Amino acid sequence: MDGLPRPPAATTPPLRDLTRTTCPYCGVGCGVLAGPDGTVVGDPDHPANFGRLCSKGTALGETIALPGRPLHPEVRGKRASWDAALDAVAEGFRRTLNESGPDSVGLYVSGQLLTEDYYAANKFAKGFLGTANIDSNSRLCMSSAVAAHQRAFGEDVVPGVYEDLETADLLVLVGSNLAWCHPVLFQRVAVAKAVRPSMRVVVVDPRRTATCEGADLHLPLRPGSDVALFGALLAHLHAEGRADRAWVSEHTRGLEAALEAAHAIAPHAAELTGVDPADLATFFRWFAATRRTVTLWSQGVNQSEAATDKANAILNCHLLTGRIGKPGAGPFSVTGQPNAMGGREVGALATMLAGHLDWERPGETELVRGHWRASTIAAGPGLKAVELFRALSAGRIGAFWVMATNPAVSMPDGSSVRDALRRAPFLVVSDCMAKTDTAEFAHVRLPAVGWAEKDGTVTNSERVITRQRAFLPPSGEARPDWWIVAQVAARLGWGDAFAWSGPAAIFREHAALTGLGNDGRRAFDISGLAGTTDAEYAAMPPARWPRPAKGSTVAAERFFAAGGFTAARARFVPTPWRGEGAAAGGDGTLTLLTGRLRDQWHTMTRTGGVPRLMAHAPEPVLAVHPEDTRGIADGALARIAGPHGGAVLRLRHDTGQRRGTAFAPMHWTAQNAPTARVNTTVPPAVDPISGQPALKSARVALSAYEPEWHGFLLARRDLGPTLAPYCATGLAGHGVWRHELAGTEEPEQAFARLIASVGAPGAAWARLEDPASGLHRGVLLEAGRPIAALFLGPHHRLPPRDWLAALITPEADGAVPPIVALLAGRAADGPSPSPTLCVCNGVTQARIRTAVEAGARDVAAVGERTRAGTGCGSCRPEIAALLAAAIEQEAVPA
Ligand SMILES: Nc1nc2c(c(=O)[nH]1)N[C@H]1C(S)=C(S)[C@@H](COP(=O)(O)OP(=O)(O)OC[C@H]3O[C@@H](n4cnc5c(=O)[nH]c(N)nc54)[C@H](O)[C@@H]3O)O[C@H]1N2
Ligand SMILES: Nc1nc2c(c(=O)[nH]1)N[C@H]1C(S)=C(S)[C@@H](COP(=O)(O)OP(=O)(O)OC[C@H]3O[C@@H](n4cnc5c(=O)[nH]c(N)nc54)[C@H](O)[C@@H]3O)O[C@H]1N2
Ligand code: SF4
Ligand SMILES: [Mo]
Repeated sequence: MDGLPRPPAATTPPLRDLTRTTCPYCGVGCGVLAGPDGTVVGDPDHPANFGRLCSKGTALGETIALPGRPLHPEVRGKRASWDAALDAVAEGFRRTLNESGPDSVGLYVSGQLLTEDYYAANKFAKGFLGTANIDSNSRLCMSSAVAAHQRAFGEDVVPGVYEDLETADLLVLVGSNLAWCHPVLFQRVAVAKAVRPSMRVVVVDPRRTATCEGADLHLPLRPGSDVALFGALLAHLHAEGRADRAWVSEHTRGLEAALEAAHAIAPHAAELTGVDPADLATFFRWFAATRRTVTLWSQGVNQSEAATDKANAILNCHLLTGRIGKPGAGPFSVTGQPNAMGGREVGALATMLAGHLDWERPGETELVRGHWRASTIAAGPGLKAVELFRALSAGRIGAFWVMATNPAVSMPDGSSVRDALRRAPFLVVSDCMAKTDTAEFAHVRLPAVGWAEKDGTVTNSERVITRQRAFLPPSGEARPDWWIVAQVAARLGWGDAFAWSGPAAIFREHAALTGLGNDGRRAFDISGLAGTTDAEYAAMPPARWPRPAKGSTVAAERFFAAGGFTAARARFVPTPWRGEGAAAGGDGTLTLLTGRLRDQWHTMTRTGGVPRLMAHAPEPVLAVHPEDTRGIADGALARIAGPHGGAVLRLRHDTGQRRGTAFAPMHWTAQNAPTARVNTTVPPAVDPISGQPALKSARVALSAYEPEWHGFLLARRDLGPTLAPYCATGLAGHGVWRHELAGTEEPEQAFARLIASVGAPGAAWARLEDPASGLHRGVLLEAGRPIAALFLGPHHRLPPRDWLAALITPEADGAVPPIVALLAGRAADGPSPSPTLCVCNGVTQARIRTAVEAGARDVAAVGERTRAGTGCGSCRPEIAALLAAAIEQEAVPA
């Protein structure tokens, strides 16, 4: 037994009664077997996960009956019939089109739409509204990778497959926290490395993340300096004679110019990247010596001002060595959202046409127009996300439709984006959750079907198209996104072109488009699936593209090993050093590296409703190196301020954070922690080529946030995020909400006010108050059981919340501790509460430490003693980190 997590055993109901579908979160695209009772297990036959699921996937069953689903359309805040709502949308767009022309309307869509929805929206905008002002949140996510692929290959193609990550001898992870963001892929890598320890993993990330656990080398480079790292690597590879000369001369162009830029960088690599020269040399040596090398990258590359150059600098190294599209060797841009890849296929970015066809190539625009049976078509690229919101803000967009994304939270320059949404003349929002920061501003709200109710396809990072299948009826009057688009199109007079009988019909139309004028010229070709019947679509197994209609029956598994680039020859792009992030820290500011947490999905509309997913990180936290904390204590509140706005979060001292940087999660919203929306501090700077925002390089000033009082309130309902100037709310268990608070009024006043906000008839507060020291505590008792607790004090150090929360949940049925214990916030004798690390089995950090003290020496042994890490396995890197820290502690003589 290698102690590695196993796919869950088949449980009731039998697997055959479950529906085969796909996880709606990350771009790994795990196959899922799901049932209407909330059963969710990994699909043992799916090529992405072979039965595994991560913490978020495992908890999917708990999201299908979440409260807060929109059950009917709304027009100007009032319930409306579908007819009335669709009429209103059509009228809003028609009026604007008539008054101001096609470029005065816009759509902002999402990689969380199914391919069919995405196709419908893109066709509607570009072909019928006649505008390319349709951009996707993928602009914030993948557009730099798209641009880099297009520059290098002539087409946006990820050449490799997941298996390459397992068979590589060297895996370089650049700006990717794979352990938390693509956990099942990370587990596949961990298993491969356990089986074949000679395999090496290098992590390139300014901070030490969970992904670094088990890695052979971590390069904590200066944020933004990846261009220097890979430029210097290119020069090194060339100098060491690692160029695949024959391949390069036959299949590429532009090497000389790229080398010239690389040579200018090389002597300064250590200084520019801030990486220890010995580590740099080790990395270069390993890379040079290892034929089977995969370089995987994600947002640390894509979301920066030199993003496209960073990605091309990586691609250059693979082109030089001919390590591309071969088993265990290639560049690998991993996608974020479940259907980021599908969006690229249907061209739902303002800068793309559908089906990898291109405005730039003669005749292709006309091919698309003809296929769509459209009388018009956008003649060229439209506004990219940041430009689109600027146009909205400037009043140049009169009708705007947001689908399956929450830009009020996720766009940079958050305050301006909110203002633009608030002032939009006509705003339509389609979402599967009712209350989002963006929906708040909508004139028309349209209820979309959610994961369990959706039917269509998604494409994952390795080009595998998988069906998402409905296994529940729509909630309330919710409708599929493609249907909503088609209905509006029909009302605008374009019904014929949108008269699909269902997603299978859309899929056929989309698949056929990819074969138009193709003849092997474009890699993306699934015209072989254009004849898929409804029955075949219903049963469609996962299929990797390409799937051409003609020619070879065996579709290529990987691309470009033998050349065959879409642009005939691949291009080396010179990536000179432009001084990214050079001044960071010089002015006393910190570089804010925003990103993700293990158990939350973006703006938390679904994962935030699952108590066990909230347990891992219940409050918005800012991680800062202890020497950069300006004397602010660990656990105190801190303010960060950028030129465009500020935020308040709880400070955590973290030695894994690179000096001069801070990390904050992107997840919190006005619904749950209004002051912790980090995008208020992030300026709208973009990569000049892709237009992707630089979401990881805001400069922020750190200062203490010093309220009059700190406190928390636990209650059986969500009392909202505005109880105090600092307020962060979230589930602390089933039926119990936690509100972390801090305020500026007198503590007595705050205590009285907050007590009044909770009140329950027939319940009474037991109190402990010492105004002299600013201490105010109360526990609300009903029939002898605590149903709420309010603790206020002058200091941020307050009793842990979990013990009280476990007593307050409506599910609690054990003995109630004495009131003195309740008011002390802890059992007199019990163990002191500790944060949950393994959410599958509810194992706390303290229990894991106890197991280590009792002799557990590796993750498997911890698992045997505590069950930690034996569920989905997503917490295993953190267990490894705890183990290492505990063992190190033991080694220190007392
Ligand atoms: N749990 C969870 N998983 C997710 C998501 C989620 O919301 N939650 N979202 C999905 C989506 S849409 C996406 S796009 C992916 C994102 O997946 P990732 O890109 O892996 O995640 P991030 O946390 O955004 O950023 C990755 C890392 O980039 C590092 N970084 C910052 N600046 C630099 C730099 O200049 N150079 C380098 N080399 N690194 C840098 C950060 O420190 C961070 O650790 O995750 C997907 N998976
Ligand atoms: N500072 C900072 N900002 C970032 C990032 C970062 O790293 N740092 N990352 C960026 C990246 S990579 C991304 S991908 C974005 C993500 O940012 P968003 O896309 O804004 O975040 P989500 O919370 O995923 O929003 C999806 C919305 O769609 C709804 N939804 C889900 N499924 C459906 C459906 O089928 N139909 C409809 N109509 N609605 C649905 C959900 O309820 C939710 O409200 O954030 C970006 N913003
Ligand atoms: S790794 Fe997790 S979030 Fe990503 S698809 Fe698989 S189960 Fe879903
Ligand atoms: Mo993303």
